[in-house]
Amino acid sequence: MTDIFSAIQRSAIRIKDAIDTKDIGYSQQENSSGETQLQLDIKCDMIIEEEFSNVASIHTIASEEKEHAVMLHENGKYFIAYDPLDGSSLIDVNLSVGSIFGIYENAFGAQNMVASCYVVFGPRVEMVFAHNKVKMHLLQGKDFEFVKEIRLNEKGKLNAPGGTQQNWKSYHKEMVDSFFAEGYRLRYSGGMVPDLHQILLKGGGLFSYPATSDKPKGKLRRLFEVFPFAFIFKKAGGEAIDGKEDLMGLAYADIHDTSPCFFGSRYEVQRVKEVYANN
Ligand code: AFP
Repeated sequence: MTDIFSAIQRSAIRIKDAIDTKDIGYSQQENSSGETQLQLDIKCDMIIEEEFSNVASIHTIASEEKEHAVMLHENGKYFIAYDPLDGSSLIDVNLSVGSIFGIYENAFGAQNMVASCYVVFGPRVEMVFAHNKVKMHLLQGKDFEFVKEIRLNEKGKLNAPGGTQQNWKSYHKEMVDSFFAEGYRLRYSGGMVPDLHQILLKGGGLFSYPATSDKPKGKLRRLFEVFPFAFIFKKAGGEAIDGKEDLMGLAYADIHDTSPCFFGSRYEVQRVKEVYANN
């Protein structure tokens, strides 16, 4: 596992340099979700594939920016699904973005996940790696230094409601408003990595990206985005559901499958369960 941890660190340092370039324009290519790729999306994808191709324990990789998975080492045992630069549409407005990694053993699938990791590219570069515990590291020069273990409280103060509100179900809107009525503060940047990082570091709250009339299966991808954060929130003492079911109990058919998702501390996720159970 340490060889994968090191490869992610090397990738993060190179991605940080790539982000600091002038060329943040769009390419002529689309990813398998029909999104026009930034030059930067393609560059970050190449950086990660290069670093992982030197790690013999990695059998197969799958990128959000690629249609199909790629086998790297036949004798490897780890399968890694990653989003090279999540929130890349925020780069041109200079908001924080991130990379997300799900590390699976012997095959892709929530039940095979053994570790997960994300890197936040913001005013500082921080990496959170979850294996047995959830640990945060800060980039200092060319090294990531351990900072602290992350644990969620029972209840938080932050509310990050994703999705286009006009396409929300009425009971979902009522639920989101019920937290604001309780004094929760709105914290939503449109970047899943900084939004969830804030809830983890501030001890709790709720991030939601529900099924909506325009995205009935949600927007966020199971293997690349949803399962990695579900693993981290649960290891940190929180919960992660699709409205009803534990996200880590979900299967996937296509590597680009999406799911509605709710990540948070226990108090908030319990309310989601109650509201969605009645609808
Ligand atoms: P991009 O990678 O296209 O910027 O999308 C970011 C993202 O995947 C995730 O980081 C956000 O939480 C979510 O989509 C934002 O979606 P909405 O713009 O529909 O709220």
